[in-house]
Amino acid sequence: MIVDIKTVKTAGGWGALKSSGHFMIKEGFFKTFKTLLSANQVDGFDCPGCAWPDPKEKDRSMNEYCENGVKAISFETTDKRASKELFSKYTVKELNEFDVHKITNQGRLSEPFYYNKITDKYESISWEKSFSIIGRHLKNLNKADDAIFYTSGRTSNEAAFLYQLMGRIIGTNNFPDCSNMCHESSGVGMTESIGIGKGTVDLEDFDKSELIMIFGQNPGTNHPRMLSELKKANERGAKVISINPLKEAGLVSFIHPQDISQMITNKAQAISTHYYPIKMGSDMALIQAIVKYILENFENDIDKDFIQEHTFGFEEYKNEILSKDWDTLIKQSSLQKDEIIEIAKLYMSSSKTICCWAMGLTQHAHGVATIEEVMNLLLLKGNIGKEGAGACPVRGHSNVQGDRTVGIAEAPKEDFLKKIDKVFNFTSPRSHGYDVVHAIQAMHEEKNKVFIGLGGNFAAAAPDTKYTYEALRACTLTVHISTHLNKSHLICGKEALILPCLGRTELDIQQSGVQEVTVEDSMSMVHSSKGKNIPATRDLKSEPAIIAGIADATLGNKKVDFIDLISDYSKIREKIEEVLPTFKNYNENIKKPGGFELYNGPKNRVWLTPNKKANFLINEAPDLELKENHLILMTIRSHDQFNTTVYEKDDRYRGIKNQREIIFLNPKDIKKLNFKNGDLVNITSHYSDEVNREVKNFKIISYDIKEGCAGAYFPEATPLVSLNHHDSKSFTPSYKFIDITLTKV
Ligand SMILES: Nc1nc2c(c(=O)[nH]1)N[C@H]1C(S)=C(S)[C@@H](COP(=O)(O)OP(=O)(O)OC[C@H]3O[C@@H](n4cnc5c(=O)[nH]c(N)nc54)[C@H](O)[C@@H]3O)O[C@H]1N2
Ligand SMILES: Nc1nc2c(c(=O)[nH]1)N[C@H]1C(S)=C(S)[C@@H](COP(=O)(O)OP(=O)(O)OC[C@H]3O[C@@H](n4cnc5c(=O)[nH]c(N)nc54)[C@H](O)[C@@H]3O)O[C@H]1N2
Ligand SMILES: [Mo]
Repeated sequence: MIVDIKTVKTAGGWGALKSSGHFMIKEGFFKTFKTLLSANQVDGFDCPGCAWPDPKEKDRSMNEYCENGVKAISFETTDKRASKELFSKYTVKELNEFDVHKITNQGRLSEPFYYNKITDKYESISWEKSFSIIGRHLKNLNKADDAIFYTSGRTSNEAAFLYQLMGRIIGTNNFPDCSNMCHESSGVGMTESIGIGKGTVDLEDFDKSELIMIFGQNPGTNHPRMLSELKKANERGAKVISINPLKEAGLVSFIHPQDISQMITNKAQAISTHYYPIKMGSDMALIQAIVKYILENFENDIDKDFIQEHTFGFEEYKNEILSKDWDTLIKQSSLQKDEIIEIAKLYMSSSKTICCWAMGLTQHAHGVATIEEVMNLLLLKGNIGKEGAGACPVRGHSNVQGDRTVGIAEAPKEDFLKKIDKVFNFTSPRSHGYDVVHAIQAMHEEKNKVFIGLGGNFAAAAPDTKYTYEALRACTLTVHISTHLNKSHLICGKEALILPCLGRTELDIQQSGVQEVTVEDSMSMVHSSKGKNIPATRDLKSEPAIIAGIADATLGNKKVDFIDLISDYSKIREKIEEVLPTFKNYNENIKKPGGFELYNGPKNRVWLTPNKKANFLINEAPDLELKENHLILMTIRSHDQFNTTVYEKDDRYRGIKNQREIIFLNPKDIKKLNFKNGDLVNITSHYSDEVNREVKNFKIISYDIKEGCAGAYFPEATPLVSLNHHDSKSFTPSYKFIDITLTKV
């Protein structure tokens, strides 16, 4: 369907400028403004917003940040403090009654806090005592696997490397991380297909591609800097297709807030040329239908040389797709046959195609299978390892990819463990650890675990809220290394600690002087990040220093001298380089403007799979039929939140003001179910386990969303997600496919 940009709100523009200005004023204008000037600059810090890459140095403007980057930065540089006054005023029970917005907007955590069970209040505690409490627990574990080390993807390479080293010396591979809930399906699917779980495109490819297909992603909100690339592509005459159940403003039109002429004329620029409203979960069947049409009509135009030379399994895949029945595929795809044909023709008329995707594809019970289908589509025309073409899983957290690269993995590769053992002279554990789903199950069933969170907000990010809370409360100790107060701090184990850390924008001074850390973006570029601001309080420590403190209190310096390693972070990087040769000349390379690129085989058509080929993979599209009067619900982000942090209760691009407990429904469904726009409903989800999962008093909002589909914000709607409904290979929870019914309040 060709897009008409007059039909929706425009992304960016004066609204974006007003909103970021408002947020900067709220949190402290001058400090934020000064800080912004070094966001994503060569000698500055990496914007903590998202993992979208930075342009080459020559192409960088003074302002390499977006509206939501401004919010992420203001949030960190805020003058507000979550200090001992807050904790002496409220019990944890009272803090738990605050809504998400109020909990997450208390400002920066000011010092370490320890939970006093008797008064139900957090109290100040010294760093030394904090480390010794954690050390006592970690030294007295019944078995090493009773310790669980969670990581969120803002953590630097240096901190992540030390963290996994400490965990492995303790003797466990229990490293669940936010990626398990995010792009894990991309990692698993792409590894099976081409041997690496990372994207195969660079920013320059966006300048050359003829077609960009965007599946299940809302870049206007979540990766706004990507809109500039899409806008340029559109101007060049490239086609941009978006496939999404909800017509997202940022996918349709955009005014660049840093483009003066566009701002003055207020002239919106189209982003997508074509939009296809799909039902949640139907992308896999849609791709199969597209491929079937191609094989039936344009088989001679597929890239036979590439298939012959580089791939395995094509004939079998072809026969499988050709044997599928059109009526079933059309029904499963949820689009019309002429729409499928239109996409197939667009794909065939492009010689360079990029497929982008995010959570709309990965957070499904068939997430891995869907990613493998995207890869099949790309392979059909040799769209990998070719200029202007490739796979682009658009990552979330700014260093989620880097954390994985340096060893945050519950199922580490043998090669990696061997190197760790050799460099540090110990034997690391071989049995696989827990991912997020299994960590929750283990905490719940076995109890008495020690949970440490390096960033993030596990309680609010994980599925099945009630069960997850019970799991955390069953721990003997919960520890959170955080910048801001969040729900996880309020769901305490028998003992609980909050350890406040420096943010990206802040000066990190260790024994040898000012330190820099490093991160890896969505396109495998590693670069340094150096904060300049005076830290929010004197009592903060850097993430590496906190890990070293815990390691020292637990292990002493018998195997590794963690305290020495953090005296100068270049020593940590030397160790990373010794373990991972891809970081050759690490300390030298990060001095280069823009950093350096990690080797990525498939970009060069070197396939890292066991058979050294790119594999066509066969999967069966699931039956997604629901019962009469049931709807599919997806849990999504508003424009004014960052994951579990709610900056404001608005969702500007979707026209929502000051409310979050809402459910977007198609007007036809509202009518069919006998509701009215604005009605309050209770939402119940349905799984075979028959546990009662319900959220109450959500307001119906009539919206341009595909019939049969509904949308609500996370974390408010997360209690509806079952822990047991996840992909069977990636274990990513099915946050985007929840079978629900509504009842009027
Ligand atoms: N400002 C801001 N930036 C962020 C974040 C944030 O919260 N705020 N979070 C960061 C993180 S960690 C991540 S992972 C990314 C997330 O970035 P996104 O994946 O863009 O985030 P979601 O809000 O989950 O949006 C999913 C999109 O997929 C669509 N969708 C849902 N289900 C389906 C489906 O089955 N098929 C198709 N085709 N579409 C579907 C939804 O309508 C929505 O547009 O953003 C990162 N950047
Ligand atoms: N229902 C539902 N649930 C989801 C999703 C969904 O789409 N639907 N999306 C999933 C996805 S994609 C992801 S990635 C996860 C996110 O899961 P997490 O990464 O666990 O959650 P965040 O909300 O990003 O974490 C926010 C907290 O991180 C801390 N923080 C911020 N900056 C720093 C820092 O620099 N250092 C440290 N140490 N701490 C810091 C702050 O205290 C803040 O409260 O949520 C998942 N959960
Ligand atoms: Mo994410």
